[in-house]
Amino acid sequence: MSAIEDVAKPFALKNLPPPEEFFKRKVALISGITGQDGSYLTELLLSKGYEVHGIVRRSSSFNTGRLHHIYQDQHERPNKMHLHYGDLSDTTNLVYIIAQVLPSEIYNLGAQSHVKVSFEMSEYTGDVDGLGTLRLLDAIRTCGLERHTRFYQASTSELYGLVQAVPQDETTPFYPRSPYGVAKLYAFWITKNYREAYGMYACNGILFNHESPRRGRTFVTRKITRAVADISLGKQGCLYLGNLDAQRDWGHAADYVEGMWRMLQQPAPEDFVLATGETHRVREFVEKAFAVVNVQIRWEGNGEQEVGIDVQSGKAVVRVDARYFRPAEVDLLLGSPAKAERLLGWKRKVDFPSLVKEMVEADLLASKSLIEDHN
Ligand code: NDP
Ligand code: GDR
Repeated sequence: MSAIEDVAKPFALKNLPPPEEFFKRKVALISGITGQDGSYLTELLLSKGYEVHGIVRRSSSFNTGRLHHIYQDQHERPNKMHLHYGDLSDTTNLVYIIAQVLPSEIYNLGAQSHVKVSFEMSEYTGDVDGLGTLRLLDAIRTCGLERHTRFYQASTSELYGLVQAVPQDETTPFYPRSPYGVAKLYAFWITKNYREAYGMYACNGILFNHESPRRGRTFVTRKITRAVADISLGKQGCLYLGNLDAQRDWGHAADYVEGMWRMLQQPAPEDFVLATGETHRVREFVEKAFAVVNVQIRWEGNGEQEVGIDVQSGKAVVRVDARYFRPAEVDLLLGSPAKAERLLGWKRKVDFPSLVKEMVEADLLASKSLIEDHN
């Protein structure tokens, strides 16, 4: 009796060109294309001549808003973006898309990406963010593309969690502090494991927080800049926030997608940190954002009673609301981008004050045009 094989043999797609030729085709597949990073990465790859395929979740409401400008262009000047319905929880669908698209590069950006929500939807977050990564990697193997398709995994500074050392770099131990962080830890290791086990070109980008005017509205930076715009236009009275003392290393998403692409262009796969090397407290983001609309903030009280007062009007424009605190917090993130700077030639271009200003100005414009629409 023959021994049972311990690793299932994938079926190989026929007549594939050798890996070097296959890579030159420049066909990218992005999970999470409708998200903040997905939209910037799509623009970048199209500008480099890629054919870009994206996985979009079926939703009863419109979820392709961040890609709208690319669609519109498509009517005037057809481009090379193609969307496919799919989900990281659906293995058959992933295999089907990969077999159809034959991507030379896959960027796994799809995730339930909100840390606070992951405490409420822990199993779902584990399934999509953790096992979803495994499903994609296995789908590549199932199609026999493990020597052909390069794979980028959206790993995160949330892996560092409870502070072990700063600045955090590729050698700093992980200690995740949320179901999101734990799910991403699985994804980090399975990516590394498939690289070592099957010789796949698979990289982890350990990215620190990156923001933009396209940032989801429930993440703290965008929540602040939208509120600053609305408060300054008299549309909102007060901004309610959680932990004002958390420290984050905030960069611009457009800079970070450039780093993702660079990671997949190297001779050999490696993991890289992308960060700015600076950290700022949430309260500092608040102060800088209000300063863009010429409002100076004075803080009064402390803990859950803390209030941010508009110095000129004397009104409370920021209040702490305990419901935004997390069961376990990541207090301090500060990354070292030294390896990426040295080996990828990557450097962030947008600094902290410019990031805050760009986000507030974009929200002011959006909020004003909404007023005009309603008038
Ligand atoms: P977003 O939340 O803006 O986008 C997440 C994307 O994932 C959306 O396109 C979303 O679709 C999609 N998605 C969610 N669930 C599923 C699913 N079950 N199947 C397929 N797709 C799904 O995140 P960002 O663009 O900010 O981040 C991109 C990736 O990078 C994420 O994996 C995130 O965890 C990670 N990351 C982000 C950092 C940051 O600071 N932005 C830092 C480090 C890592 P839909 O639009 O339908 O919701
Ligand atoms: P984070 O981003 O958890 O770092 O994850 P988020 O903007 O949600 O929180 C940053 C810090 O701000 C504190 N905070 C608040 N956060 C939110 N969302 N809402 C509030 O009202 C609020 N008040 C204070 C938080 O406690 C936290 O300390 C992001 C996501 O993009 C992840 O997907 C990614 O992996 C990491 O960044 C790196």
